Amino acid sequence: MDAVNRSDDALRQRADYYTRIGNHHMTPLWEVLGALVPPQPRPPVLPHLWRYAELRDQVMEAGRLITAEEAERRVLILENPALRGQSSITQSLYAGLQLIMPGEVAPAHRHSQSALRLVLDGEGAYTAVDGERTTMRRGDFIITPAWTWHDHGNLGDQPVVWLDGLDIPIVRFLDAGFAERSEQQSQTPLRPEGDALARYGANMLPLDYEPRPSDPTRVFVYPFDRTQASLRAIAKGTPDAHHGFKLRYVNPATGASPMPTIGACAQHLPAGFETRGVRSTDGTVQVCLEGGGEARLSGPSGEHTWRFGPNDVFVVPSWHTLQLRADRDSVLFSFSDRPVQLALGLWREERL
Ligand code: 1HN
Repeated sequence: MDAVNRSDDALRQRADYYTRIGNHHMTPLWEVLGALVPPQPRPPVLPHLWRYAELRDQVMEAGRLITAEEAERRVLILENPALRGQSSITQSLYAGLQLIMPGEVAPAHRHSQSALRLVLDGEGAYTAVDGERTTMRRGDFIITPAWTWHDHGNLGDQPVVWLDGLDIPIVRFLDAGFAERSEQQSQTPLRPEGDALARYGANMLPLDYEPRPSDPTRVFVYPFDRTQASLRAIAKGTPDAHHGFKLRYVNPATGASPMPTIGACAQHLPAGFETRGVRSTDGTVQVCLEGGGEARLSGPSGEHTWRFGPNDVFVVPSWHTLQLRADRDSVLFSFSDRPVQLALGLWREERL
């Protein structure tokens, strides 16, 4: 253990031993045990904020350099500064800004990875999930569960930008990824727009529909106007000291997370409200949809304070304490791997 108490000879013997066992692809646990089983999470992930106003021009520039069809998906990946080259915003999640120009189509495909979209900028685009289209409006939370066909198109006259969140690092870790391109560029609509929300998302369910607990929701769009209406209604009550007014998105048929690997929440903080500090084991991506304020993070990587405003994206690594202060009435969207951690009995939260 303690090098100073060891003779040079003993240390040399050990080093020699490590080399010899290394030739057999073995390594001593006692040299790495502390790092393997830390007393509390020590994520390599760094806190970081992406300011949309500073990124928008560069996102638009991609629209002049490559077509959506050529790119398949025209996305700028938001890479955690500590995970460059890994296409990851946290150890378990991927995030990116996707741009679709007027008249463009992003061709239909499906894959084992689950995806969410949060619409940020512009209007006139749609996304289609397993044969149903939905018009994308700012703040809408849209999902494409694993292995569902999906394509996007822009029928309007403005560029449209949304945030993509996927479980790519989870599926990569498990080596469980499959993908397939459709023969159709755009899916032929099989049902009218709004069908899934009417059948599965209006406090009713089809007569013969009995979902299994792990099934993803058939509701694939959570319109922002409904979210806002709920947040406004509950804001007439008393805010939680740590979370303000915060709701999690669910599969309305089961109460489970909309998708098994990614959970998402919407949060309202009234003007002037300051949350008490909270830390949890799920590294989280936060997006400001309305208002703005200040985020204070503290954790193993030190202290970070940012001002944030509409469409800014920031990442709160695992076990970093987050405190938010709203300068104006604010709405934040967030997503994380919480359902995975809950299913595995790993999730912890501490309210300070
Ligand atoms: C994907 O299918 C989309 O459908 C976006 O818009 C980003 C990143 C990696 C793999 C698949 C989309 C993606 C993706």
